[in-house]
Amino acid sequence: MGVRRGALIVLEGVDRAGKTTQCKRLVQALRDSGKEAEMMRFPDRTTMIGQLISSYLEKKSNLEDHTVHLLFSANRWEQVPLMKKKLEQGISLVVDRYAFSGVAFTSAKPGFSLEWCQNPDVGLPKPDLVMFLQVNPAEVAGRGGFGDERYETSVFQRAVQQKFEQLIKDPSVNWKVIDAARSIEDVHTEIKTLSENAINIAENQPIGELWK
Ligand code: Z5A
Repeated sequence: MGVRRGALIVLEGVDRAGKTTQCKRLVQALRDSGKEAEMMRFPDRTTMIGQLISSYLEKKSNLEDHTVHLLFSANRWEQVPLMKKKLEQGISLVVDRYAFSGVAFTSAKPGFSLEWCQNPDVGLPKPDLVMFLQVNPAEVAGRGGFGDERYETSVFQRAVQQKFEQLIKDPSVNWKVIDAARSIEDVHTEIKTLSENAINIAENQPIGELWK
C-alpha cells in the first residue's frame, strides 16, 4: 500500500488573531502524537518574490495594487511543487495564511472584485481544512498595538474582516470558524481535534484544486 498523503491545513484571520501561535502549537502537537507535520507561511519572505512583497509591506517600496496582488499569488504558486511533494510523502502542512488572505486584503481596496482577486489562485492545492480565527478588534487590543507595516490599521482590518466573512460563505471550502478570543490552550485544543479529523479524512483522498 502506498504512502497516505498528508493534509493541507490553513489558519486564517485578521491581525493578531493568533495564527502564528496556533500554527506552531499545532505542528508540535501533531509531531508529539507521531504524525509528520511542517509549518509554512505566506507570504514566504525568503524567496525573490517574497523579498519584493516584504519590502512593500515594510513600506520601503511601493507597488501598484494589481501587481502586488499577483506577486502574493506567485509567491504561493512557486511553493506548489514543494507542497505537493511533501503532501504526497505523507507530511501534513500547517499553513499560516493562504489564498484567502490574498483575496480578503486586495478586495478590501477600492475597485477590486472578489472574483478578480480569486482568479490567480484558482487551481492551487485545495486545503482540506481552513480554520478562521475569529476575534473582534476590542478583544485583541490587549495583545499589543498594530505594527508599522502596511495594512496594520483598524479601518483597513475591519474591511478585511468583512471580506473574510464573505469568503467563509463559500461551501466549496471546508471552513471552520474558531472563537479565538479564548485562552491559547482552549483554542489549541479545538484546532488540534479538527486537524486530526481532517488528516484522517484527507489520507484517502486526492489533493483537490482550489476554487475549481
Ligand atoms: N497579505 C496579503 O495582503 N496578501 C496575501 O496574499 C497574504 C498576506 C498571504 C503579512 O503579515 C501581511 O500580508 C498581512 C496580510 C498580508 N497584513 N496584515 N495585517 P504576516 O503574516 O507576516 O503577519 P501577520 O499575519 O500580520 O501576523 P499577525 O496577524 O499580526 O499575528 P498572528 O499570527 O495572527 O498572531 P500571533 O503572532 O500568533 O499573536 C499575536 C500576539 O497575541 C502574540 O503576542 C501572542 O502571544 C498573543 N496571543 C495569541 N493568541 C492569544 C490568545 N488566545 N490570548 C491572548 N494572547 C494571544
